[in-house]
Amino acid sequence: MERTLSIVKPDGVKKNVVGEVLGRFEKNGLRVAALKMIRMSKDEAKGFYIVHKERPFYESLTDFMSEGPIVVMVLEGDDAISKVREIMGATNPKEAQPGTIRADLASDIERNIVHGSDSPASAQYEIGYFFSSLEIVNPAG
Ligand code: 3AN
Repeated sequence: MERTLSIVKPDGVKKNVVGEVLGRFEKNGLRVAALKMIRMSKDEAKGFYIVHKERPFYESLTDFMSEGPIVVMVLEGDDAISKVREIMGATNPKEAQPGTIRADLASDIERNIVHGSDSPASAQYEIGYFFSSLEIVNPAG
C-alpha cells in the first residue's frame, strides 16, 4: 500500500472537473485518504514547487497555482504513485495517451489540470506540505 499527493489545479476547478478527476482515480482502485479545497498564496505555491525553482517556468507556474482554489488529496493504493501518473498522462497533454486525464481534459503543458507526486520522496514532502497526520485516515475503515 502506497500514498501519493494529487491536486486538481486551478484550471481543473474552473472547468468543474473535480468529480471527473476524482472518479477516474476511484475507478482505478485508488482510495481517498484525505481531501480538501484550499487556495495557495504565491509563496505557498513557491514552497510547493521548490524543486523547480531554477526552471524558466517557475514564476508563471507559481502564479498559475495561486490564481484560484485547488483541491488537494492523498490517494492510497497499490503502486499509487505510478498509478496516478499513468491515469494523469504525460506533462504535455499533446503527448499524453488518449484516455488519460491530461489528453482528455487539458490543452496546455502548464495548465494541465492535475498534479501527482513523481517519487516516494516527493510524495512524502508533498503530503506533509498540506496535511497533518491527524487529517489522513485509513480509507478502508
Ligand atoms: P508533472 O506534473 O507531469 O510531474 P513536472 O513535475 O515536470 O511535471 O512539472 C511540474 C509542473 O510544471 C507541471 N505540472 C506543469 O504545470 C509545469 N510545467 C512543466 N513543464 C513545463 C513547461 N515546459 N512549460 C511550462 N510549464 C511546465
